[in-house]
Amino acid sequence: MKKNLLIFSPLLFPAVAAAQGNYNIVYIMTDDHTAQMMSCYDNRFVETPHLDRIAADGVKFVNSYVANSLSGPSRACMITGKHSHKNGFTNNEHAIFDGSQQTMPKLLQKAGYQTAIVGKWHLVSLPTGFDYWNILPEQGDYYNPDFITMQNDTVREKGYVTNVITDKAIDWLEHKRDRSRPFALFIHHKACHRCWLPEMKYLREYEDKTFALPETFYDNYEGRKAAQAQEMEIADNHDMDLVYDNKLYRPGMRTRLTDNYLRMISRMDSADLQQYNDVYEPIARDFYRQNLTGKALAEYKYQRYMRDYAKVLKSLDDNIGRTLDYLEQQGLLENTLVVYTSDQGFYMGEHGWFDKRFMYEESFATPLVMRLPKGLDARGDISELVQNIDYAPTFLELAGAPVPEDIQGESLVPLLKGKHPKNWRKSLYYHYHEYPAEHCVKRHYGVRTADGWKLIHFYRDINEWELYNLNEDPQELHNLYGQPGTEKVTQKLMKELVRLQEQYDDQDALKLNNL
Ligand code: SGN
Ligand code: CA
Repeated sequence: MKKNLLIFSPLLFPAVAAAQGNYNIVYIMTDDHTAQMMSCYDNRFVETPHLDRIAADGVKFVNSYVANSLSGPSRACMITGKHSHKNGFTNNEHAIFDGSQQTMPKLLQKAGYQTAIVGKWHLVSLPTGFDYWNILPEQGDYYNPDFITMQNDTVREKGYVTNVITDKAIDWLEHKRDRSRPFALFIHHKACHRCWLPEMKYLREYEDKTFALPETFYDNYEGRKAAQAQEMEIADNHDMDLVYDNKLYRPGMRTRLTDNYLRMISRMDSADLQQYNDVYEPIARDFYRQNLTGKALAEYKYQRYMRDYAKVLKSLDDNIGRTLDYLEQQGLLENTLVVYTSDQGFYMGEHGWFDKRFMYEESFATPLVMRLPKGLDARGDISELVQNIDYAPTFLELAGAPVPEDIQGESLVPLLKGKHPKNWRKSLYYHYHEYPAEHCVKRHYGVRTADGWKLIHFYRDINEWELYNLNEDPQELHNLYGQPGTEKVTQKLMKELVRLQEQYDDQDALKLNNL
């Protein structure tokens, strides 16, 4: 009898427990990992068995997008549930996250959750709303990475970054959390960010593999002025550096980014560096002997890029497996929502590019799979339009916490329960703000509809509109804006764009529509 009384004591089980069943949340986010490089989305290039396991035991969102395709901004959208112009972190170059604002981790804490984050943070100010944090400074390093502790010390850890972050996450679960309370753990990997430095055991992985060239590799950007102005071409040695990006270094050689490269690899222990050089020096020697130019050079650089990116991904996939295994062994999976996503998508040679930023599909989209706990019965693909501002309200609803009115995302919980609400959003809003900046992608905003249309406005030192029919032109090669016969659809999309700008209160953008 006494026992029962205890169980129902509101002190021990605050409101949190009642509504959604006290779920834990493990949110895993990588950097620049795109759906083309995840086999449950696309099996042309690599196998990612552990990532695929998450989808196989749960759901895969096939229309998942970000609000602003860049690291810091994406993280700020995720943590606040608001578009960039509302959370204030519009770009990586000048923004500092205002940690005094309302955030989802803070609201989870209020609802009785413990919150922890390990890995890449990238919001400049130190984390708030976390009971525990241990973060990489800025972009972090692949080898023997530094971490900032809660005491604001910088501590160098031994090992490869993806392993170290996973070790820290598991250590928090095992030794540091309060087991009497539900938790939300954010594991933010550095992988697979530029410049794609592999773990020792995978140095030679994929070296014999030839990756198929994307159909749009030789895009000439006709009819797309912003695409003509970017600096993210694989073929261009200014954009994709032969040393830093492609690891084709010869002693004494100087490229734009050689110093950055040498700084990064010099973090390795000397035995590792020896092993590293044993792999990459002969590759470089062979490359310079060939004296490649034109298409042959571009395609060589593409293969190097794909191989190194895939190697980094291999360690990531291993560590996802390790994380899932730990949760399973501890009996936590039953009651834990496991989310896997990236801060945005990425170009793997489509349009001849690497990097992201554009509202074109490859970088606007982001992988999103979830392993679902008991009580959430959806399985398989979910095709509703979702965006990274939706994670905050989703986690809050699962925690049984109220979702504040000013959160702009929509809770995905109905979708996770297998429902398909008729009134689900039919369009998404996007706004990219970082220009002038690296890679020279012009500022732009736009709308994408569930029925496959996209309208984009590039502005600042350009004033260009683009219109795509994704059903007929999924690769977005044909800008239909201004073409006869598109007046009606343009008008409709324009109206929808304004509606979204008003809904999300993007006043600056509203003024730019009539430039
Ligand atoms: C760095 C990279 C860029 C990349 C940005 C943003 N250059 O500046 O290629 O676009 O990060 O990436 S590097 O020479 O430093 O590698 S983000 O994922 O953090 O937004
Ligand atoms: Ca990123």
